[in-house]
Amino acid sequence: MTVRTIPTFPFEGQRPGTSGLRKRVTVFQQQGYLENFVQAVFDCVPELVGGTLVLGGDGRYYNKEAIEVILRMAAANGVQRCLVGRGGLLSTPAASAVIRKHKASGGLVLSASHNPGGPEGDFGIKYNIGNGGPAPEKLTEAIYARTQTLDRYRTQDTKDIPLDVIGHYAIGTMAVEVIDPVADYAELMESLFDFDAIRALFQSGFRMRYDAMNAVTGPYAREIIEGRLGAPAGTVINGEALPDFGGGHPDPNLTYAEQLVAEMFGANAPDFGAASDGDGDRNMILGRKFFVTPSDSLAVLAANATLVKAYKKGLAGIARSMPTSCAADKVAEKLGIECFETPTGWKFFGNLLDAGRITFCGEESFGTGSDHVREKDGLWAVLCWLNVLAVRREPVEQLLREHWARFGRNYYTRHDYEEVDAVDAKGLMQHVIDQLPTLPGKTIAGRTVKLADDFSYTDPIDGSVSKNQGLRIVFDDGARIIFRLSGTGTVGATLRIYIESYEPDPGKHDQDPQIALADLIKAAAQLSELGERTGRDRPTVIT
Ligand code: VG1
Ligand code: CO
Repeated sequence: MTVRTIPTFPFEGQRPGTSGLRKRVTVFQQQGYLENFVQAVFDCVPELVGGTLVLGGDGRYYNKEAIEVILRMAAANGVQRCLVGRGGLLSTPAASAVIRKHKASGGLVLSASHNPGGPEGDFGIKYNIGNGGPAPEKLTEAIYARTQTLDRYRTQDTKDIPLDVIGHYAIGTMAVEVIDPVADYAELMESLFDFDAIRALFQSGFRMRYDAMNAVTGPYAREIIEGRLGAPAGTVINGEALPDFGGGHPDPNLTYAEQLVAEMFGANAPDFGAASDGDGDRNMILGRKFFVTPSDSLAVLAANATLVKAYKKGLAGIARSMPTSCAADKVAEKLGIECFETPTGWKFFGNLLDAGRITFCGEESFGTGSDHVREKDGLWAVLCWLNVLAVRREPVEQLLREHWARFGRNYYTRHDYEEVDAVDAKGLMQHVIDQLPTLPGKTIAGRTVKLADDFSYTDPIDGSVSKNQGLRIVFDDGARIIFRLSGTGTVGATLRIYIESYEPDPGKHDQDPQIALADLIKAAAQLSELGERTGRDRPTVIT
């Protein structure tokens, strides 16, 4: 088997976004497209030579083909050992766990997360570093720069590895181990949560529904929830990981997790509902006829952390992404621990977690996690909730109401405008940027603007600066309006508008967020000339 050097030419636009490089499958299928990006990773990460690489993905269309390509390239680039999930599967948090447990130099995770799959859908690839977390911006920028000058990649001729059979194989001098994608992860979960208490909860008649959305968490949820925790068969629905996610949109929100939402809001609803996204890093939490906003979920878990086995001693600190509601800040304040505000994307939590400054972190986009891995972790959040419920034995809604009574309620919503013309979206953002200096002191929606800026973050650990991370307008009563363009979309631009207000009075905790926030929603539209500039009169998705 000889290593071959194949001439290639740079492709435009291989800059990783919020979470890796995401494009249409057809873009990735172009000769050299995947290869170039992977070669750029090998060129930028010398520790992979002679090191261990973890490889797996969410099982979407093109996953296995891509894995075979990457295996050949890894061998040709001098990787010593490659751990691959059986069937090419590894959820994003499981990949992170495997990297950490086996002290790998890094991992390549193949996923476009919640974006639809199939031949016409999306594909993606992301490099994770030795701590198990997404590569920091400095590295993703170096990888991107390398893709722009690349003129060859290395590969090796060999037959395909049988990815469906656990075992030891070799490509040239590289050892390939096809591993059980669930085992290491399930073991980690068992070390964090009180499985006996959760088993007892299920035995007491507690009913749950977990929607794996025909994506990667199916096998994980079946093994952990129905297997190790003894929940009745049928607790996990849509548990088959399919390459096109059964034609669905594997995004666990009120719009796309229709089947689960219908059951949880229907007659005789279960006590607890949850769902995960394509690659298993997101989670949605539902009670009976009750939706838990992700920002609240982070705050509730933080407030109840000492009830959970692994976090009994309390939290070092909490971090949330800038657009995430300030509910977690209220908890941190009461607990007397640090709270950090980072840009959107899990990569910004890595340094804080590594330095031991935070234990929990989360994003409004259905992402919650802890220092057990360096990715957000959907099933972790679900199990953490189960552990809390197993101790408190209260309905989810009651738990939330008590939480709000104690900390106040952060009314919150996100309005997404998908597939907006990219030029229009840029123009809208610029229009808001132009107004920022004039806003402080002004009255909008009956509130006074305290701060208006383009969010910039200085990492407290390594001092690196990340600019242009979203436009925020903060009011003196804690309300906020935030404008951001998505960094994960593949068609046009997705505009996200995040709206929040704070209500300390428990007598006023009963409103529909869309009504409680109506004046701010209207103000955001006026300020940005939303209708005029995008031609839209309503959002594509409301969360
Ligand atoms: C979105 C979310 C962000 C999340 C990212 C990756 O990014 O807003 O909070 O970290 O997706 O999640 P953006 O740039 O589109 O707003 V996942 O589950 O797609 O890996
Ligand atoms: Co995801």
